[in-house]
Amino acid sequence: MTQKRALITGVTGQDGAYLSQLLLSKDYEVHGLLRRSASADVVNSRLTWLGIADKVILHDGNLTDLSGLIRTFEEIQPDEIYNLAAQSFVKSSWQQPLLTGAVTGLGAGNMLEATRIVCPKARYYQASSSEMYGLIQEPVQSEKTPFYPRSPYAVAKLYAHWMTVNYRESFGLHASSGILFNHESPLRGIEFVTRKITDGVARIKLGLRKDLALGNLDAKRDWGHARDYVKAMWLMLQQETPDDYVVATGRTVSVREFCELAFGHVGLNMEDHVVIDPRYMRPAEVEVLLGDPGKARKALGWEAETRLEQLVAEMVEADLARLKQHAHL
Ligand code: NDP
Ligand code: GDR
Repeated sequence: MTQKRALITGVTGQDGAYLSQLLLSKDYEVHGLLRRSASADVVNSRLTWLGIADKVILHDGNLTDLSGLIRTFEEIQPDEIYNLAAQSFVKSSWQQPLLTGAVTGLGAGNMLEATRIVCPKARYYQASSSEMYGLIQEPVQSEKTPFYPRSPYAVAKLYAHWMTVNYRESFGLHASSGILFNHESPLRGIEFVTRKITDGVARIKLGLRKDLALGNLDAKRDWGHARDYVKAMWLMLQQETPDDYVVATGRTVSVREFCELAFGHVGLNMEDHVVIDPRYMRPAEVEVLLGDPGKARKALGWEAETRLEQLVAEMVEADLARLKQHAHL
């Protein structure tokens, strides 16, 4: 059997790193799109953390540059394409709504166009999001729940999602969309609330800091582990027919409860350290998300393997270790 070739956009992000690791373990040739940065030495720090930086073949490129994407697709001729790249921080999307639209929305359109033009037989994955449910229309969200986006990010993701569905229906592309609920890990970006909390807890425990400033503690999320969720992405592309799937744990907890678990892990009390700062509130909030992963379980045989308590412990321990290694940080 010939070795399969995968192209991952967003390869330097959290999911790109775990997906690269998974595909390498399945003997794929893994290619990644790398947007040019002045900090080239740290840009692949997640791949380095996982010990796979030298195994992923990186190509210069940007989601907003269609001609560059076409040339890269022609060079690689991928069997599977995973579009994970995005301006993915919801809060920033109010500051940079048009950039978010250009990358997270139209960028996905560019990816679908490049696929249609260069390699229409390739299998395509779009990283859709539970943020598309926003102001929820049903207490538990499934593939059938109507969307109601609450941020420029979510609006851009809806465009990308429907373009994926449309290219499947219009051109017969094997294009699937994973509606993934929040997933975290030690490789989560520091601006997202879970990692901000586990990093803050580690700093407070080590005496580097006293307080942790947060926004809305009442928001509830269905949090899973990124390592589990990238398996669902791969499984979607192994199906004979493309489709859309919700990927979630089926359990929702508040930011406050997440804090309690993280502080509790190191024997601290969150009430002594958490302060509320209005700067971290959003113009429009997604109050609660809770996914129904029933279809993914039945059709893909996928299930979340990591409990929230394990996830929190792994993240806090990783941040403690990181800080002990680099005490100046
Ligand atoms: P990250 O923010 O960690 O990674 C985003 C990636 O996109 C980075 O590699 C980034 O590159 C890259 N990128 C940003 N802009 C461009 C651009 N213009 N051209 C090329 N690459 C670009 O996200 P995650 O790994 O957490 O998420 C992966 C995808 O899944 C995203 O699309 C996200 O919106 C979506 N998603 C995530 C969920 C989650 O809970 N994590 C849940 C549902 C959906 P650089 O390193 O240079 O910044
Ligand atoms: P989210 O993740 O917006 O769900 O998007 P984030 O961790 O940023 O926020 C989760 C909830 O926590 C509340 N919150 C805070 N958030 C941050 N970042 N910082 C704070 O200090 C803070 N205090 C409270 C937020 O208001 C929010 O309700 C993530 C991203 O990965 C998206 O790309 C992805 O699509 C969705 O998850 C599913």
